[in-house]
Amino acid sequence: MNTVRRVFLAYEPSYWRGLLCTLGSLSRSIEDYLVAEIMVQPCYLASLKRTLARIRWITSGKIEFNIIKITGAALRECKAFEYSGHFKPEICFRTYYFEFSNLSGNAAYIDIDTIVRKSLSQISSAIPENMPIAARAHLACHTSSSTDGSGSKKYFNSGVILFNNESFDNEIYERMSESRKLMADLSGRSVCLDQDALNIAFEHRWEELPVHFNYMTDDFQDRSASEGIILHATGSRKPWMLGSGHRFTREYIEEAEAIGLPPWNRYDAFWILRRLGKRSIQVIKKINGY
Ligand SMILES: [Mn+2]
Repeated sequence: MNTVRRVFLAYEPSYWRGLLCTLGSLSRSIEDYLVAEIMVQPCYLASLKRTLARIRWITSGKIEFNIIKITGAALRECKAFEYSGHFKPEICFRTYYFEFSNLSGNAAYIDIDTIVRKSLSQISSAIPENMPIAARAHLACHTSSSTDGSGSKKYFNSGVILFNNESFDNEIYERMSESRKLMADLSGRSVCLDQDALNIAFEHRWEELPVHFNYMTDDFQDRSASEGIILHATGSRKPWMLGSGHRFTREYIEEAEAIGLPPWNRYDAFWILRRLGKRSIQVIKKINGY
């Protein structure tokens, strides 16, 4: 099985620290050559470029950034869905990746609230051989199990997905397009919209990824997070939010330091205000019957 040379991610400006930590940590353990394909809305392109320019990429020459601008039509589709909690249209971008990229060979999708502590070639050892994707089995989030029809069926977390695109390219393309249709049906009923849709579209067609390849916030609370290979800060509170008391804060600070993010840039001090603002808008909308 060939080593994965491509990872794809979706950029959202409020997660800029997360993107730097995900890509920074990946680039620190780079062995060979890596193409990071970043999907972005055209209006956030300048913000993405500013973010990438914030740190010095010590392994430049080994990592290539390929920015994929989401088309207007795709963006309109993503924006038409109803999102709950902290979710934004960017979570759907990955379902378009196989339309927009000229991918040949295998790829990995990684959320930008992760820290990757092993090289990509070590991670590619988990590329599934007989299934199109590998993902970490996890409990269906909140109400998803009742809304997505999966009931007690096996469910995966979609924060880290490895794609065997070499053997299953047509199937992946088809199932991704199926997941976009499903999102339209699930919109307004499902909490983890894209994740629910991916779970239905890839039902019985995924292999289990070992826990440490997607080590989530609530995993083995009594053990050290150092056993995680990819740490995934699940939930709406992220380690870079000041005072969030996140379980991975220490690992985040270590990573921020290692990639050279200055101390005054490491924390988001205004997340509570933004969240309160968003919540009051939701309440006002509700009162006014929107
Ligand atoms: Mn995530």
